[in-house]
Amino acid sequence: MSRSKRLEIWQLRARFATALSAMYGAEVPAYTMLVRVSEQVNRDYLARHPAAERLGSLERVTAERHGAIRVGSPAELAAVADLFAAFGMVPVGYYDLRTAASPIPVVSTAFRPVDNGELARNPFRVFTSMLATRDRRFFADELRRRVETFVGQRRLFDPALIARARQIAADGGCDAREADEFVAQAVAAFALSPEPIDRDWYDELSRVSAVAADIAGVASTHLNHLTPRVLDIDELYRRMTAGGIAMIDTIQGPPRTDGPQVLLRQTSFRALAEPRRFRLDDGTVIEGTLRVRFGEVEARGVALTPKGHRRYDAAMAAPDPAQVWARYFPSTDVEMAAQGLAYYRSGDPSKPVVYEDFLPASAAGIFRSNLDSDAEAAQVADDSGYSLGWLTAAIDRPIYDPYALYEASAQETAA
Ligand code: OOG
Ligand code: NI
Repeated sequence: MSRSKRLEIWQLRARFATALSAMYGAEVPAYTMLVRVSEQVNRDYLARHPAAERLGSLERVTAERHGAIRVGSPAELAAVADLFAAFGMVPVGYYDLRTAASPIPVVSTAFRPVDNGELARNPFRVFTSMLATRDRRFFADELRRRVETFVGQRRLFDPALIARARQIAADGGCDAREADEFVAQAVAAFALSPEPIDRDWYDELSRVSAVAADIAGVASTHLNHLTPRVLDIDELYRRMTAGGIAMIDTIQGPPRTDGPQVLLRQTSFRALAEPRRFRLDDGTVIEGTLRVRFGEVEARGVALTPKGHRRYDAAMAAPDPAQVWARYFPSTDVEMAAQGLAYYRSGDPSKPVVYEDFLPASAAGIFRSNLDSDAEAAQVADDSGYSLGWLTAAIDRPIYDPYALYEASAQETAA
């Protein structure tokens, strides 16, 4: 009798990413077009710039995605952490989007693999935001209580799924038959629910913030977007626009420059109206639409050191960052490495360490660009206490420091 094949954690992660992509493509057809155009852009770009593979092989970049999900409480975030650990994805970084120019009432982290071998095999990551119910500027006491009660009573994940995830993480994999079922169940937990939405509750939360309604106005969570990676985001933007898709006005993050690509550039198409069912207060169920989920695309460059990041912030503070960029950044990797602005494996400028994380300003911008209404923050003190330390304690798990990870990658002997 032959034993069923064993799958490693990274294989589970690759399957998870692929299956989520298939589901999201079925849910949001414009996503499929975005993926197709991204693949064409990558092939065309590499044909003209073979050296671009130093930022990731065509195979890695083609398979690469990040997802975004939103949850309502530390307990839900801890469950997400348990689930994602089975795919080798751990929380990295702390993002406080309440401090953005136009604040979003969430604090976030990103789940991703952390070591180079794992990233090279499959770098799937999920930006995960938690509703900031403790922040009185958004949630008055009474509303906070009702939101926390609602969230406390729902169940995002079957406890058996979480128990199985814990087991798989501890065992470092599972057999192929179990994997099929586990991945399918994990993916299903992020599908858009057909359950009718309580309209009064959803509307009440929408008046606080569209994000609050998306998170706590419904009984389940869902993938908000799933983002393919491109090597040339300006070209992608042109092709999507030429294909008749209305993109947001800008590409977020660093400007296009002739020098080394740094950090992360992102853009998206506007959320499309999706059919959803609503329950009215008299119990009738009606058909309606919501405009919440969108199509985002990203381009990744070299990771900046803290010194490089300070330069980045200074350049971005200018009215036109592209115009002043050269004052802050040299035009070659050799100079970037020599000035200690970016991470390179073993210090070798031909081996950039790719930026694997997110940018708070872009993240807030991405949220913002796709919300129809704005949060009205009340003029009261924020005594919520949210911080990296708070979130670490609340989910009872270490949250990795991105700079320490880049530092470790840079020290690793180049392959
Ligand atoms: C997350 C927005 C952040 C990114 O790429 O910066 C993000 C969300 O909309 O839930 O995904
Ligand atoms: Ni995103």
